[in-house]
Amino acid sequence: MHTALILVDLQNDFMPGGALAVKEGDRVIEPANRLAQAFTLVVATQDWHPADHESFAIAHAGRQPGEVIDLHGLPQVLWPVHCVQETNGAEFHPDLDRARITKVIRKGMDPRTDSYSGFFDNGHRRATGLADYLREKGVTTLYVLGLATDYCVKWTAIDAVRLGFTTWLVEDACRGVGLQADDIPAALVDMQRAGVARTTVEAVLRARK
Ligand code: VGL
Ligand code: ZN
Repeated sequence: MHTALILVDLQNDFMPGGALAVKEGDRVIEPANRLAQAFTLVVATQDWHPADHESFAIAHAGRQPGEVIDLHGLPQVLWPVHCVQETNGAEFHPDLDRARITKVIRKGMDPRTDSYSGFFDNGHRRATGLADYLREKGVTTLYVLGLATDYCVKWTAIDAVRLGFTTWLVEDACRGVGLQADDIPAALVDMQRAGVARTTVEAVLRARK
């Protein structure tokens, strides 16, 4: 059984003070680093948008962040400008142990389509290369953590199950956006229904000693 750790979007713009701040987002960095020590394959996804990305509210006259529009046939939550390519906001948190990362998967580069999942864009039209990378390495089991529980973590974990990976959510090493009060618990239910198993940082570390 080959396993990999997937670190979802541990980038400055999702940290407190960032453009799309996730509450307590920085609290997952230390557990991510501890877990990364226990895996030989560590993949980090990176939200990597062009400045004119159409998920940004400013690309739509009169629209505000948090509103939902139809974007080329898909429902799209509009976001503040975040994770623009080559900006500090798109960089990984400075305390993240970059040396442990074996592969970086960038997503969200097509200005017309958002990409919450680390595997596909939201229209499931284009693959990012993550599944090919994992299969090439013989990986069958994934541990997923990061930001945000109700968007990129959720869709990465659900796509992983659909692709046939045994998928564990490291629940206490995730934080969510929570635009609506129950978005985070609802995301956990959605993942569970899709077949994502749940675990904790300590349980994973204990099992992999
Ligand atoms: C994310 C909203 C927009 C995420 C990325 O990483 O969960 N959320 N872009
Ligand atoms: Zn984004």
